[in-house]
Amino acid sequence: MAIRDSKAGDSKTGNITRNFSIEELQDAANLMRGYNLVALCAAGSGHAGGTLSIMDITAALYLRAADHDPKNPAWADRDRIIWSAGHKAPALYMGLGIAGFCDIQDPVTLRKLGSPFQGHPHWLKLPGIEVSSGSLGQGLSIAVGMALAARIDGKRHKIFCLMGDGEQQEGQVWEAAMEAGHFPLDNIVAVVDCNRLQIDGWVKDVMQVEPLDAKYSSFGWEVLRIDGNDMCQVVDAFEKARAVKGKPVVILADTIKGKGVSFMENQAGWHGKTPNREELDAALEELGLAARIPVAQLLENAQNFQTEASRKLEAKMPRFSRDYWWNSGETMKAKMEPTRKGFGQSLAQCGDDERVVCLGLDISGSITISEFYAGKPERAKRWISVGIAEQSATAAAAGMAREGKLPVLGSYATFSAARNLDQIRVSICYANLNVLIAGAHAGVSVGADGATHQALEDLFAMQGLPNMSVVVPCDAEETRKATSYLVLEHQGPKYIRFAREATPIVTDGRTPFVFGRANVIRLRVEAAAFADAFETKLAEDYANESEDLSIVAIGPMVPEAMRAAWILKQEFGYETRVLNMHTLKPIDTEAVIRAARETGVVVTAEEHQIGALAWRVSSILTESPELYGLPVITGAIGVKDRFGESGAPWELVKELEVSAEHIALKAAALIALKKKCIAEEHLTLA
Ligand SMILES: Cc1ncc(C[n+]2csc(CCOP(=O)(O)OP(=O)(O)O)c2C)c(N)n1
Repeated sequence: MAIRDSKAGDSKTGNITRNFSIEELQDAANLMRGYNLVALCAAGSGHAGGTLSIMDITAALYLRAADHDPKNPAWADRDRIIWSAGHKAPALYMGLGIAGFCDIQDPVTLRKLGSPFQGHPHWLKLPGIEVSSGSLGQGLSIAVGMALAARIDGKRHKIFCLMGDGEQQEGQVWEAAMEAGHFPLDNIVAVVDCNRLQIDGWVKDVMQVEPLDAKYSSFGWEVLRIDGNDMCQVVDAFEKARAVKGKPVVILADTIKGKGVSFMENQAGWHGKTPNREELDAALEELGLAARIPVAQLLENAQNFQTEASRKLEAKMPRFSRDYWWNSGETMKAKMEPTRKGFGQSLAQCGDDERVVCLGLDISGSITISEFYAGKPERAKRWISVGIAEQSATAAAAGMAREGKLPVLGSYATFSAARNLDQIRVSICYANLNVLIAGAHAGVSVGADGATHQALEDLFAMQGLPNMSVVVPCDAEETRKATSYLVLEHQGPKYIRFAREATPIVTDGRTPFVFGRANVIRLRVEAAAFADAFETKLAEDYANESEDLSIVAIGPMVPEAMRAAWILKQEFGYETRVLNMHTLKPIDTEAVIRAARETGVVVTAEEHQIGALAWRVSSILTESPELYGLPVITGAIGVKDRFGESGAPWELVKELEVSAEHIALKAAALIALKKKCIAEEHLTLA
């Protein structure tokens, strides 16, 4: 077999610094698997299965197939490597480490706040990363763009693009495949990691993508099908691909998900799972690396990085006379549960209605839509697995709704309420059809996954669409009630947004939930249980108590607003009216007007870019005749026009300045202003 010399070398002289033999590449891949698992163990979240399946390809690509120079990452003539399957980021980091773009030990800070090793790759964080990815199915289109740019500039470098086989379900992949075949772009080499598994199970069961050979061939591609865990075949395929002229090349690499670690191999459950310390030790033993990798030292490095990140974060937090953080004291203990649980509980119940159909987008267990069919085989025909195809699923849901069904679809909010925006707009909203879209794992709650997965903008689009109703429940119980109401009773397009992380339970079966009507929540007395310290009433049933301010909050910011009310009472003696505005659209205008008139200070709190709630409330304040001539002091808490980043969800609440402490600090300043205005007779309250 003819094997080309490695070009990992010096971009100035063209000298090759090392030629890697097959044995050396095999050894490198093995070592990379080990360091990969240490990083995943230290992170506590991430993707073991798909990083292990692609590691032989990664080693061959970074050490042998691609022309690049780690000392000169921006070398204009380097080959480009696009990690379209962004969740396999740790494998990419291993490739960069083994090639010398960074130290292979550095990715042990994976997914930690402030680390360049984000949950999904971000090219602005680390030299050597070519593009930012994480939303599946976009990489091949970027490759087309880079390949066309190279052609325009007369450049001869290659564009490598790594994808998963489940990822092939995204329609955009086939738009790009058509374009690459049409132009034809023989500078593209795509690799599909065909490990036959995705999140919900076997690719063939979720949504069959094979025969990929025939599909790519028919789009004008040269197809090479290999065993992607056989280093000789991998190296040979990259050689052959480089020689192909006149058409793009795809390497369909049959691999084993979890390759190298017996208890991870071919297990769907290891897709998005990381090894604990015992599992890590067992895995390293199996890989023959127990003595070669300094595990304890690496884990200590990760811990030290975390300690420093936490120290910096705490230094930025507003300070009060005591610590009011969740469950930090002896009183006000909160019970925590993820809001997504309520979604599944509701679907388990309301799925009895034969009109209800649920569409699966390959993330069914964690968003709890799987509760619809769990243990209920009679509902099987009403569970439609569409795979990773948010756009088509959205329009399919419209088709079902047009036929009288009550469709529910959900994914990460970034994918179920952004990727498919035009389908929602035209096929669902313009047609005014009865579809419930679930924006799961919204806000900062996906934490370590990083910015690509944190929906912080979804509410702008959803509430901006005519006919769309938008509900953002505050806890798991309210999510259950809201889901049942929206699925069975509410007519028209509807969006429900909920979170992944456990957040405080602040409502119960008796708490009112009326669509479109806010609840008023008042702190009565510090109690053993956080929820018991508050009284909740439907806003229209609430009698004015002339509080010092109002906080209008949505979703997980409702418990934060309640905690802010506690801080404000304890620290300053202030009384707070918290408005739980669970229905963002149609918003309870009356409750906002009353809050403004009766308290004079209105602070909005949203775990979203500032504006989805704040600007809606502002428009009520400026447009309501009842408030003409009445100065109202306002403030907004939310994300300040920036992307999130990897970190633990509660760290991000602090980093993005959406904690109760931030609300309380702002509120106290506004109340001081109000008092000054009253003293100077600029402000009179109703
Ligand atoms: C557009 C989009 N939808 C959903 C997801 C969530 N997601 C991350 S990985 C994954 C499964 C990917 O399967 P596959 O491409 O086969 O990768 P592998 O099994 O090799 O990890 C999904 C659905 C995403 N990242 N992007």
